[in-house]
Amino acid sequence: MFSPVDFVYYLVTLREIGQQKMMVPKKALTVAGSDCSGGAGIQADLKTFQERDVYGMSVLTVLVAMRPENWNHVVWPVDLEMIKNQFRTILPGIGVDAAKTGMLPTVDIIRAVGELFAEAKVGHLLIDPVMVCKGTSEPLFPENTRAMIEYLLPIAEVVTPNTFEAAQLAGLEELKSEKEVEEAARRIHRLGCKNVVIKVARVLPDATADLLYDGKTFTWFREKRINTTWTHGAGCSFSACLTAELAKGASVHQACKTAHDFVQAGLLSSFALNQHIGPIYHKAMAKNA
Ligand code: PXL
Repeated sequence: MFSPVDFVYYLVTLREIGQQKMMVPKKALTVAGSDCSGGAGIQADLKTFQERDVYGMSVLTVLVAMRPENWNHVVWPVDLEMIKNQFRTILPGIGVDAAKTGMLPTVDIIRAVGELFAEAKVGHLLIDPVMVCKGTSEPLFPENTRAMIEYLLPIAEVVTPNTFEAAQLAGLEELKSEKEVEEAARRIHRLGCKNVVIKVARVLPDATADLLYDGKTFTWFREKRINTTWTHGAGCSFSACLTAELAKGASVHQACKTAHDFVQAGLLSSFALNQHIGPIYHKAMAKNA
């Protein structure tokens, strides 16, 4: 029969179940490509989501492989219908607190992703307008810039280009000074996104920085540049961390600061995978805490 001890145990168990329910993590989605070397793309996004304690989900848009002798990239877009199927599994099938995009390899895929997000009405949507990979200096898919401007920027809460991507979106030549970076941010903001965050790796002497522009104020997050060539995945991880923080309810400003610190910690512990490539260390911030 039911003893008083059983009854207390029963109450404690009920309380624990309640507490567990309260600990259900926030959910984030990345719509991006696979970097089989593990440092960038969907792999970086999911590692970052895990580090920032959000439940990560993915829509895979393209597979990227690298030739071992020269690290030239080989890209294989995923079939558009399968992208739509993955998307519908998560939206409307599950639901998310925030979402980001990464590498989108064709105009058709960009258009479809834009339309799916516009229908799904996600609370927080970050667009990372991936155009280049480390080791490549030309856009992988030059025709995609216009499509991103048309289908993705107008529905973005945050867009996170690096300086190369910012120049392409803003219709400017290479950005060489703080003032030019700010001008690019102004122009990109006019394309319809609410917040522009430009990842400024190399423009400032001795510093790396991220510039947030919300249409009114420029906020620079600066740091002394870490002297390493192993920076693979820094951009994807920054954007993924920002997305994770938005999912948990941070403001764009707070989320940028955390993302900046997360990447900085990751860069301080970055390491070589081979002679071509070295990623940031995603666990670094947690280990330093
Ligand atoms: O870092 C840009 C990037 C994004 N997404 C994928 C990549 C890369 C660079 O290698 O492979 C899938």
